[in-house]
Amino acid sequence: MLEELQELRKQLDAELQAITSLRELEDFRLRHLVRRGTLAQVRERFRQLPAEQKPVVGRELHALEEAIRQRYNEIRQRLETQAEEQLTVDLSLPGRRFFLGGRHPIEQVLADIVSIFTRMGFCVAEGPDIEDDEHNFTALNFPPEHPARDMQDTFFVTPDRQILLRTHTSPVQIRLMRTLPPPIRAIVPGRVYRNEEINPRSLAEFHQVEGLVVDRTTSFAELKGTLVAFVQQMYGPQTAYRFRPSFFPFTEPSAEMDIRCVLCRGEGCRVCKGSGWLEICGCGMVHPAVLRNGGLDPETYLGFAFGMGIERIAMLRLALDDIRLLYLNDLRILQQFR
Ligand code: 2NM
Repeated sequence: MLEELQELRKQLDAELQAITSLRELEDFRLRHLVRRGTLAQVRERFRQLPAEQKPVVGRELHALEEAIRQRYNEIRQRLETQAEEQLTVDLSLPGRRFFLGGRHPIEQVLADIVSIFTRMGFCVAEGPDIEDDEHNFTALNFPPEHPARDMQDTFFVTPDRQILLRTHTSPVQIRLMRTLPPPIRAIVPGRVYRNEEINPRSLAEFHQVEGLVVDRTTSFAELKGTLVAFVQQMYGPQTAYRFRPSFFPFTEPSAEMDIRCVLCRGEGCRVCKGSGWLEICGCGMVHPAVLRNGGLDPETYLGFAFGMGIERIAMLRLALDDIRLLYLNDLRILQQFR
């Protein structure tokens, strides 16, 4: 048995010598060092030796076990240290790029609009997306047979058409007039809904900012001055503009404000359809009937209001020719903002 132990020691030494990884080392442990492993089996046979052989063989066996376990532990420590070193940072590698999120163009444009108007003394008001006919149409002087009430334009929530998704943010202005004593100076941003075909120029769900001023003395001149100040801050102090007469049920007189095309500077292009002008804002003096519906005496108070589409402004900034590009969530488009 002594010879056998010497053979075994040579064999295990050779195996340990060849080990280069923690995996191989673990294989070694599972073969030789566990219960029922090689060393345990040798020990079992040692137990069955005649008593007179045990002292000599026992000394040898003990020495073998000690030596193997010690080498095993040394190799294990060396390999573990190596593995740790391999895990540490390699400073010669190129840095990993960190992508920072950003605000959506619609939010950025809205933040600019809010900033310009709050510095002119306006506050910001919001209201519900789901409205009733009274706030969205009747109080705003839409006649019962007005085309905007048609199935084609409005998403109705109830079959009796009394509850609906607001088609503009103007119902919030009615709420303001009914709750706040004048003077009122507010802008109302928000999502609006229209049952329209989705195409490069229009969506069924989009964003508006409307504005309302009600005071004892206000005028169309003040309306123009307010919007000109807005346009000059939004598009630059040299921006050319014009007002054209228009029609809205809730304002009289009504107008449309155009600015010189920001893309072709008036030469005529695809975006301004060759006219050199861009419609950016509808406006007018609040109709006396609307003031009355808002609980205000039109003999005492005057008001002006305006409204604009946020998507349209974002499109002009990015020179996009298709409104749907804003809602693709395509970083190649969104990252061009700012
Ligand atoms: C527009 C254009 C013109 C408007 C009118 C009112 C209210 F409630 F005072 F009557 N709110 N918003 C208005 C007027 C909106 O959007 C193109």
